[in-house]
Amino acid sequence: LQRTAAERIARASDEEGLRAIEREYLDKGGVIAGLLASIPTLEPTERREFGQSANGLKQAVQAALADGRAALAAGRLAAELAADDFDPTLPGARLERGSLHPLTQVRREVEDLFSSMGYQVLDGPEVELDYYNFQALNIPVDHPSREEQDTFYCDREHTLVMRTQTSPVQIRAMERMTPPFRVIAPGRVFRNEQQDATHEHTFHQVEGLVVGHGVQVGHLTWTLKNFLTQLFDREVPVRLRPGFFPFVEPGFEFDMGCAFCGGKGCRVCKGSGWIEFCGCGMVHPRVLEAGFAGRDDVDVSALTGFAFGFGLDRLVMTRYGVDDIRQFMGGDLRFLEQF
Ligand code: FA5
Repeated sequence: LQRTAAERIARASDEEGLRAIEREYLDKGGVIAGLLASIPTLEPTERREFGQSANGLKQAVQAALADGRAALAAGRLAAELAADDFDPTLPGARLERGSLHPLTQVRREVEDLFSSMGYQVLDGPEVELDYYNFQALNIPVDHPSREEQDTFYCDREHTLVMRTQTSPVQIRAMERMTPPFRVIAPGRVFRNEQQDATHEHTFHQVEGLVVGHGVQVGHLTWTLKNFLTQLFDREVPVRLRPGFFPFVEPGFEFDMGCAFCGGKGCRVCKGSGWIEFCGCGMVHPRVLEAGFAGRDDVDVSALTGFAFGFGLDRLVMTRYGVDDIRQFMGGDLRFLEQF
């Protein structure tokens, strides 16, 4: 039986032929199954040897089929190689490669630059307690940024919000770290806002917080200027204007010289030569108190700090001259493939 099967397999000229032999020998109701089924009719002394040879036959047929298939494949390949129209010098099919989102690319650069200045990179929850997003940041209950048109609330009681800023990570950092420390916290934030070319409901901020002894405004401006100069790879002029944020005192708006016109005035900076870069200031004493509340190891009265928060999307727009923020989350590959 084994020899016949092997000879037939060797003669088979295609996969169809092999399949037919396979069915005949190996399928349910095939030759080998028949042999095995007949075992109970044999003398008990013969059964063992018979069973073993039937199984041996099965394995031999399976091995011969595998060899037959390998031989057919080798034959096909040889035929293809020998054919006139086969050109081994033709380039192969091109693999499409993905790329990192521009926001991801710049976020990583930002993380690297701040890491090189001794900052730790922190993360915080996107669904946040009202306490961290507002209360601990000295944002009173009647502050306009709490109103429903700005904040997405997650429950009726308004204890959970989609964070509207990365500033809550400031409090989370104070709760678990011991000054002096320097941290940044990049992440997604959400505001119930009308969308336009510069406003998204879901966008990205990078928070910065430094707490220690003798931290002053000069450290803040140097840090941001140094950061921007490295990011844009050229000297970036900066200026501070007074600004109000409940969690800093004094608070500032931080502007950078327009990267497109070099300060002469253009479409991007609307003729002013300056672009708003971020909100910042010296951490409000009430915020330090809330953040370090109950910490016997921290003397809050001896500490000062600065904080800043900038929009990553708008930074990427400035860097690459993107004129509509909605491109970032729009999912249009023709836009993304340019980066
Ligand atoms: C804040 O969110 C403060 N938490 C920043 C801060 C941190 C101040 C620490 C002081 C100390 P503001 O609402 O201005 O501030 O937002 C900060 C940045 O987020 C803006 O400069 C802007 O770049 C960006 N931003 C604000 N709203 C939007 C929006 N709808 N779409 C895109 N970017 C936005």
